[in-house]
Amino acid sequence: MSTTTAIESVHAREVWDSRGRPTVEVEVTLSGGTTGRAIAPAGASRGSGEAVDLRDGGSRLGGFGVRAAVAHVETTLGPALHHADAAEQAYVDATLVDADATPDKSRLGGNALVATSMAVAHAAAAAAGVPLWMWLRGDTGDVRLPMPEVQVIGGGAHAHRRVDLQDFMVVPRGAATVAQALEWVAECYAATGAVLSDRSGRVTHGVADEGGHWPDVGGNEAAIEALTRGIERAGFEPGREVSIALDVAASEFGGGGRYRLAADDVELDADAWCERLLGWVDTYPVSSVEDPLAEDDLDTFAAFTRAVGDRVQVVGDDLTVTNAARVDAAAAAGTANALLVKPNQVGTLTEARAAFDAARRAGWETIVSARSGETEDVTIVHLAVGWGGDQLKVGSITRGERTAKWNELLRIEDRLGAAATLQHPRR
Ligand code: 2PG
Ligand code: MG
Repeated sequence: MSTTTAIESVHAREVWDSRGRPTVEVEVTLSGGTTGRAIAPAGASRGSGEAVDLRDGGSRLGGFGVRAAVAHVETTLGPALHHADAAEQAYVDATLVDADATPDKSRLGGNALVATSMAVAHAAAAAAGVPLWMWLRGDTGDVRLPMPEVQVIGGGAHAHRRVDLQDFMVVPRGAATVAQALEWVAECYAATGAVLSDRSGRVTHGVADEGGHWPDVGGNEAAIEALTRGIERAGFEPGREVSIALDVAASEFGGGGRYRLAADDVELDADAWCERLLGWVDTYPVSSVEDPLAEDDLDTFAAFTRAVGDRVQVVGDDLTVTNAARVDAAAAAGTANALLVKPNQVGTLTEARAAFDAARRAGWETIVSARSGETEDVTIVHLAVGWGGDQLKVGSITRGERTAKWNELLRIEDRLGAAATLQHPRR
């Protein structure tokens, strides 16, 4: 071990996220004096197989306090890591997993673990004197930058279920650079806002949890249609230059073979819901659909992928929860063809990387993703670039916790110049 990368101290505190809730921040100091800091994100729509986001309960802050998780970092994880080599992420993460010793990180908290795991990575990169993405990547040569997948309208659990589908995103697939991609997205965001205003008669709209327009529309299909018109109004050819990515987050309104679409005032069985969704995919320029079916509806999920998987990216999120074993199982069954990668779903960077690698082995696309509850922390961008993820999903092009991430991606591209290439989606 280098004498400068031994973990000297691990300190945690409660800080705030974008929804006004507390979350865990961890600061790691190494023997050489460098520090690394990271903040745990939190999701509103969670898969049942996710690592536990440990909350205090009780009356303080609606039960969302994280004092216990903070204390676990200070009294258990910190001492377990004392003098470990921060440059050995796999060893560090195995130590965290052993210290928790539950399959779902429920003893010490997935939030405590993920913030610690990420903070150690930051400290190691700082000790090496390189940006985190470069540290994670290791070698040199051309860098693949992830294609942005950006929310324009937010629904589902992120907009008080104003519509049932959760994310209505754009993929600026025709853009040549991140800078151009985000410029196109901003044009689409503004134009879609204008379309929504024309339709509702209201000049301004609410902002959903991840910064997208509040869906001021009559139903789920109307939101997809408004986004399509927004893309056109911004001057782009829908499908070719800018396509649509949907996160249905179907476990939020479906399960047990029934799908209850409150915004459309209809309840459908799995086949009827699948047909309706396939119809939308055919009618609109949709190139990606995340969690089209509920996580307990594996057969219909696979049927959906069989029907459109050759031309549409079908993404597992709640389905796969960044778990390598689940990715292997889903790949064997043909349930999806792409993976959403969220480190806090599993608890440590090493485990998240294992899920990422499982997706790669299966020939799946990878989409590295933030959560609905976020902060100024930009670790996720460095993971996407360092691991060579195909796409990056961090919400909309508004709100500081979102723009912090897009702007970090812009900085990385600017710094790399011609050494960076923007990845273009296969489907
Ligand atoms: C998702 C994420 C991000 P949440 O479902 O993909 O949009 O939402 O963090 O609420 O799970
Ligand atoms: Mg999702």
